[in-house]
Amino acid sequence: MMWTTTVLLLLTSLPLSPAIQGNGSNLNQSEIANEDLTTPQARGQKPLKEVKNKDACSIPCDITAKLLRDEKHSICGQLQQSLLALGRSTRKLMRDMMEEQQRALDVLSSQVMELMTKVQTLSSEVQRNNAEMFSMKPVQSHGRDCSDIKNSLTSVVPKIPSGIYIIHPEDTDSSFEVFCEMDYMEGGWTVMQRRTDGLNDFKRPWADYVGGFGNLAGEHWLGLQKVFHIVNQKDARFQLHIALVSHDDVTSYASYDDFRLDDETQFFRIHLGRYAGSAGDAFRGYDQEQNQDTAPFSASDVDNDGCNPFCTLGNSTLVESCSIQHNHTGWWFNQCGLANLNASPEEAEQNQGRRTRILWDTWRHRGVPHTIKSVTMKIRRIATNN
Ligand SMILES: [Ca+2]
Repeated sequence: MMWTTTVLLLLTSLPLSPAIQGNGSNLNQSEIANEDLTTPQARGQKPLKEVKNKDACSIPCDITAKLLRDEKHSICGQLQQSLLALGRSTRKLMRDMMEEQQRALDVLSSQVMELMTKVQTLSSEVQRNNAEMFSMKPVQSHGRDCSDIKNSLTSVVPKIPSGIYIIHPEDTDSSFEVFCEMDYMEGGWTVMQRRTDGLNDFKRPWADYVGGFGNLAGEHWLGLQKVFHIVNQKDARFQLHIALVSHDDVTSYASYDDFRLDDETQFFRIHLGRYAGSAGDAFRGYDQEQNQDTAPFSASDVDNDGCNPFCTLGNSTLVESCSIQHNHTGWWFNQCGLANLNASPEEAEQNQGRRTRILWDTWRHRGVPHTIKSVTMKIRRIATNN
């Protein structure tokens, strides 16, 4: 705008002759000369003063007019060039601005897309977490155990989720929560023990091992009394499945086709059927002295471990209490033996020569027992003919 105003000012202030002002800028010299001859002044009738002025001009007026006209044409040409250049640069400026704005819009649009993707990811994660939380809430059920729940729900829902269910074993007056594994090996498993990260303390007295402890969705011991209720139901037989994972992620298992416990008056003595699996039968060990089958349960404060008063372990260690020797955990010890799945997935910092790690001595690689990082013990009904 300023430039245009300047141009207009320049144009209006140009020193044009009266002839040019009256007839436009395109008159040539002969036209001016003719016009001059038609006026009274040109016919020699001008006042004296004007004649004197004309005489005082050192350059003839027609030459002055021509010079002025030429100058005006030159300035007009320059102005036209400048206007053209201005137009070009304005268009370029506008194009550049538009391109810049387009680039900024593109950047904004990609940022918006990125944010929308993030929002979608987050919302799907929230939905997934909600679903997981739901499966962690106990599901009301009239099932007697996880196998019973699986059997009764299979015809109703296409996929039964693993999670915490409330069960009510037959012939008992107690209902309680259990974790049901509905995916592993066709499902229907009631988890009775899970040891995975060492976050739960398994150094527990007898009462805790009877009643159960830990977090059902994570590490826990369901409790001897509850397991007793499950496996002693009428007309029901249960198998026991032990799944092991080594610290280098090798998996293995030990399975017993029959599993039951005696009641508390018998210190929940364990009874095991035939063994099958890849981890070896550590419950029975290599000889009768280590055999934990039919052994009563022991804890640090209830001693049924068969060391009376002492046992001598392989490295000549004299042991009075297998539970204390095994980091104050509870198990069906028999002169200690070769199995204790309630020990720790981690080596204790100060173990004082004690056995602190999860023990399943028959699972070996090149003669050396595997280092076990996680274990689950689960039970399932065996299909019976009646
Ligand atoms: Ca003892």
